[in-house]
Amino acid sequence: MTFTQSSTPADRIDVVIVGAGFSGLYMLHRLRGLGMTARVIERAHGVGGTWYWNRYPGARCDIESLDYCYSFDEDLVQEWRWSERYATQPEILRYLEHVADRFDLRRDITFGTSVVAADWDESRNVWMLRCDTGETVTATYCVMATGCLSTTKKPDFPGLSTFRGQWYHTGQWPHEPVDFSGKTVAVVGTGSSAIQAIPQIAKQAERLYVLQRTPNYSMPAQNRLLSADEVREALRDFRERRRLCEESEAGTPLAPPTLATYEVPPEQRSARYEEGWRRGGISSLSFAFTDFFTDEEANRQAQDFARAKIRQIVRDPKVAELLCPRHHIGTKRTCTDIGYFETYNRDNVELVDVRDNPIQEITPTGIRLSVRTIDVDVIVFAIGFDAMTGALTEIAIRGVDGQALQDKWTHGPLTLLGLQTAGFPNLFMITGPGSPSVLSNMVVSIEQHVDWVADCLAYLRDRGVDRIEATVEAEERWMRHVAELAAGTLYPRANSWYVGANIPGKPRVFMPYVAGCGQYRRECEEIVNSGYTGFVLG
Ligand code: FAD
Ligand code: N01
Repeated sequence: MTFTQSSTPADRIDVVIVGAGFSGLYMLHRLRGLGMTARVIERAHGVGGTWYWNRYPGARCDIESLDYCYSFDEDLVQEWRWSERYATQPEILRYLEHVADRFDLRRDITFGTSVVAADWDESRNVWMLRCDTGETVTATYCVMATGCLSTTKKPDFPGLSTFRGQWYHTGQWPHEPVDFSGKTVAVVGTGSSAIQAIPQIAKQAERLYVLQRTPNYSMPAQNRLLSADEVREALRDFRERRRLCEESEAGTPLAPPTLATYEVPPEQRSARYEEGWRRGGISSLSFAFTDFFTDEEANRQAQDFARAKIRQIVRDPKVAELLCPRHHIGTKRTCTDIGYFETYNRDNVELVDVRDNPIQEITPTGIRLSVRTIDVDVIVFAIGFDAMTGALTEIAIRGVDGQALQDKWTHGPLTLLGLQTAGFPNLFMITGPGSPSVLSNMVVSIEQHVDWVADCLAYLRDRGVDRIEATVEAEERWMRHVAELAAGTLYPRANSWYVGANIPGKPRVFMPYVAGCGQYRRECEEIVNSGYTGFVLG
């Protein structure tokens, strides 16, 4: 545990923030600007959140670096230089460390400390946070900047403790490089993390087994170095570029499609998909036509295109077929890759289907499947996260009358705007369930949420009030709205982590808001402009 010197009084502060990733760092900066006392509690031994923990080979963002960054400070925007179209994990971590230094944030961050409980004390109008170090932090407001993808799914395979080799989870990667040379390696999972890591591991390992349960769609990143001219131009137009992001659906500046699939003849359709594939990135195909997420048949056209690409790239037809996804494209997060499908043309790589041949147990020397055993030196679990709610429900949060958040959310998360939940006054979530969060460029969504919270606290202070709570009625209305929007799309049909399907026993609820950053921003502004409708102040 490292205690840094704090500039805030020890007994009661204005705001306690949990988490020092993109969200927590900016929240601290905004609160300081308002003259409020604030302190951040962070489990890690450094800043960065996602980019501190996910150090696996190949980790990088899938939103262009020029957009996957803060916009709140013009000097910061202009002085930082991204080197690649999609920045690597080390580069993004360096950026966040730079931000922490530049704005002198570390002196109010306590590292190496986990918050294990948070109790609302109605009589004193405070949150009391208990840490694993035994320390208690008392604050009028609490901001959970704990991340949507920060609680890893545990590899609870029987026999794992007997394994004599090394094993790793992509979301908790060691700080020192892992050397796969001469090793036989198994990667479990074929989501975004695996799809980034597999081509890198394959280059080093003697032999690589990829244990796939469900194949995924992956678009070529078409990554490249950014030229000085391109960066200069993007930075010159940064404000306009960012405005487009803020008003868009996905938080990116790319012009949205205007035509539906069947409004164009078949040969032009393929040309549009091809154009997207050449452009690359997560929206390669989803930006071809307006009905990608809503029309089953239109979606199937894009699926067919993606499957045809896999069959073109992968030489062994049996392997290609096994790699072809069958779900509606886009309804599980589309991956982006650098040479993922090409990796299956290597002699040292074998794709193993663990759908029909599931993992039975881990043995001291490898992995026993139902019909065969694979001996390995190293296992990489790329099995994902308890997304969106995991980091919140693993803290014992108790609100008014001692109500536990875990109990309130038994049938799924309930929030107003993904920012607050009724019965838990003065508690805010950054990119909580019910907000665009994981369906958007998250930095754009984070800045908007942090600004909303900071402006709200300033508003309360100006009116001599220090309590805000969402009403049950407004929350119910919001959740109905979020569910209705999702029901108009194909999203809820997939067994994705968006609906909690990856965590056994998790209630099946489609958690993100699908109507996009711009529409969501307008809904937030309307609520503020009408005097915080749906919230009780004071
Ligand atoms: P995080 O970065 O997750 O930070 C939360 C912090 O809270 C963590 O440091 C954690 O240790 C801390 N914390 C949690 N619980 C506690 C506790 N109880 N006590 C103390 N500390 C706690 N999004 C995009 O938009 N584009 C991308 O390209 C992209 N790429 C990604 C790649 C990977 C590998 C992953 C996993 C996610 C990616 N994401 C991406 C999503 C990414 O999580 C967000 O973009 C963003 O980094 C989230 O920032 P955050 O501060 O909200 O949360
Ligand atoms: O996790 P995932 P992730 N036996 O849940 C498999 C962001 N991100 O870490 O689908 C066998 O997507 C599971 O199989 P199945 C991004 O938002 C972005 O890869 O459940 N297999 C699946 O294949 C992303 O969506 C980037 O059948 C098991 C895989 O493990 C999110 O983080 C990079 C299993 C998990 O895939 C999560 O991605 C990385 C079991 N028991 C992450 N349990 C970028 O590119 C799970 N699996 C920017």
